[in-house]
Amino acid sequence: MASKGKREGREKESASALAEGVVAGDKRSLARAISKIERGDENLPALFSELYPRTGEAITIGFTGPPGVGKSSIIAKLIRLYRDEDKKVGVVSVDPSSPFTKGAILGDRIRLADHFLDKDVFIRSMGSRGHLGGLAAASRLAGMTMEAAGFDVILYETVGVGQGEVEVASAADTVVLCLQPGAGDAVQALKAGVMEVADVFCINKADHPQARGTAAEVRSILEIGHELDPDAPVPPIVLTRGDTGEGVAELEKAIEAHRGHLIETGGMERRRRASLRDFVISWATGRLEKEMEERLRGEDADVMERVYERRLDPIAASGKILRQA
Ligand SMILES: Nc1nc2c(ncn2[C@@H]2O[C@H](COP(=O)(O)OP(=O)(O)OP(=O)(O)O)[C@@H](O)[C@H]2O)c(=O)[nH]1
Ligand SMILES: [Mg+2]
Repeated sequence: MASKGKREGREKESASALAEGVVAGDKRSLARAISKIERGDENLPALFSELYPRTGEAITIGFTGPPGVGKSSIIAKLIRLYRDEDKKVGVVSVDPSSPFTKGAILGDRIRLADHFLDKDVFIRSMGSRGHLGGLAAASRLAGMTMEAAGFDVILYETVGVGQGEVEVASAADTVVLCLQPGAGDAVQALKAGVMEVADVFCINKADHPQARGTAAEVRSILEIGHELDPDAPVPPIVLTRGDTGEGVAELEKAIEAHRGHLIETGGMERRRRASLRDFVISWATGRLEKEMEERLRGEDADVMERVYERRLDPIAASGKILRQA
């Protein structure tokens, strides 16, 4: 008992030491803390009890959109604008659709290479392997760790336009949906429900001849939505160029205006509360799922055998592993 207590004491202490390093803005501590998130380290609860009170001040922005539309390029240009304002910027990039993020990571590395030597920029890619509470929760924790480390702006980049991406991006204060001309991406995004969560639309590759046409297409889709719900604000559409940075200052302004509107109307408080609530539910669900798996592998191993043999129905079996019957 005594040795267990002692060991726990040491673990707590090391979580505290790590939290201290993070809060002091030490990048190695920050990197180690995020690795703990990825591994689902047992010290995570102790670490976050210290880090969480230091979060909540940062500007958070989620970027989502199909592969290759230019999200990383735009982010690289935005980082420059924020750095000009002397803001420290953290980036969490996530590819929920693939367990192998090497391609995306490499792309990001090249696109964001300008900022590697800047000590006030921190970029981290996250893979999608088995995180407790899901990838959205893990990327959120990574962003929070950056907040605790003193980063003023946290940018989340997620590749794709599906439910997973929506979940990651919508944890942010402002969601930017990036599309490129042609390709029918707008319709795809509409179907996936991403249009509804986007606060700002960015049509990138404005040098493309179809850029204005795509912007018009998105506008008409948004106007239909507005007719259905006249109280909902029509999100701005900004044309950008990720390669030259054209339009990115307008994008920053549109993001800022959205933020201002949220603060003024009390929407910020509502949004943040809803997203924290979702976070708690998904984390708890993750824990519960893990526990149920463990029970089925361990003390409740016979439960599934009875289900396979048609001696116990699946609903009754779920009650058993939940200890309700
Ligand atoms: N012509 C043109 N090319 C661009 C523009 N912006 C970005 N690109 C190019 O588009 C390609 C993809 O850019 P990325 O920034 O990696 O796109 P992404 O959306 O982050 O890609 P994934 O993360 O892989 O989904 C790169 O070759 C960029 O140089 C633009 O405005 N015009
Ligand atoms: Mg990218």
